[in-house]
Amino acid sequence: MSIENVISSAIVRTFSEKLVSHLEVDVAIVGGGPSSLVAAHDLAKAGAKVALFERKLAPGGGTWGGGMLFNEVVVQADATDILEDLGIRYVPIPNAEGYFTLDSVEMASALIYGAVHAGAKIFNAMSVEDIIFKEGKVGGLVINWTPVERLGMHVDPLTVVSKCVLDGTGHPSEIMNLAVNKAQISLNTPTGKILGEKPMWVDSGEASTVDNTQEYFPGLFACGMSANNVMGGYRMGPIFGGMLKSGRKVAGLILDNIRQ
Ligand code: 48H
Repeated sequence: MSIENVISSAIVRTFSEKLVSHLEVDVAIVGGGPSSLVAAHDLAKAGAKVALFERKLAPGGGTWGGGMLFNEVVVQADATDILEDLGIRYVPIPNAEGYFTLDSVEMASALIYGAVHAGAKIFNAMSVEDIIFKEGKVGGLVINWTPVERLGMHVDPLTVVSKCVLDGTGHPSEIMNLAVNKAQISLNTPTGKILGEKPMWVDSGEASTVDNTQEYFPGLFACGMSANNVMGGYRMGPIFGGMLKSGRKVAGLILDNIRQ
């Protein structure tokens, strides 16, 4: 066999095996931002079968760009245990006890590596365009290639069956919107609908991101900015402790759910 054929057939075969073996999983995660990467890491480390679908070529979401493209972010002391677990270094901010800066490129790459190394499978350049909704239950995801989505090609999608779905799509809460608008689900919020993100209030947004991380419909969870948008929390800017803690919290909730 020529080397050209060896390379191409090996890639097609191993990718196909990876995808086929993850068409049915415990947890299907939408979006590869910091909160869902921590969730993917913790879930896979605990033995759950996890597939994460990220629309962009590079997972990491809003981590890479730091604050206004200055590629540093801030994390608080109560989330440094997660940084330690993932081998991410951090530096104290002078005169601001309990706050640290870290290199956002190191953080994004370590979160991705941590999730994959723990056993989660990441499928990049794939967009989730719908959910499976069967007999009143959320049963998984409907996926397609991002280039298909971007070019507006009329190509039917494929599906991923899962016990739980995690919306980690950030500010737009795409999966929760699909659930409310297409499946006409009533979410576990005061109105049953998405309340919508409020303006910036750093400490409130950091706390509410973690508080709002929960199951919003049986089998349907939200973390990070998505959870905060669903429940009408304030935004917080380039401070990431809440995102990391949200990922860890939702992993615990999902593990409890799938073990029941
Ligand atoms: C596949 C999708 C789809 C889809 C979206 O926004 P993220 O970084 O996610 P979080 O919530 O973990 O982190 C939020 C943080 O980055 C942030 O924005 C902060 C702290 N903002 C504060 C402020 O004041 O603005 O990542 C979400 C990811 C992205 O990579 C998207 O491409 C991806 O989800 N995504 N992937 N299918 N339908 N929708």
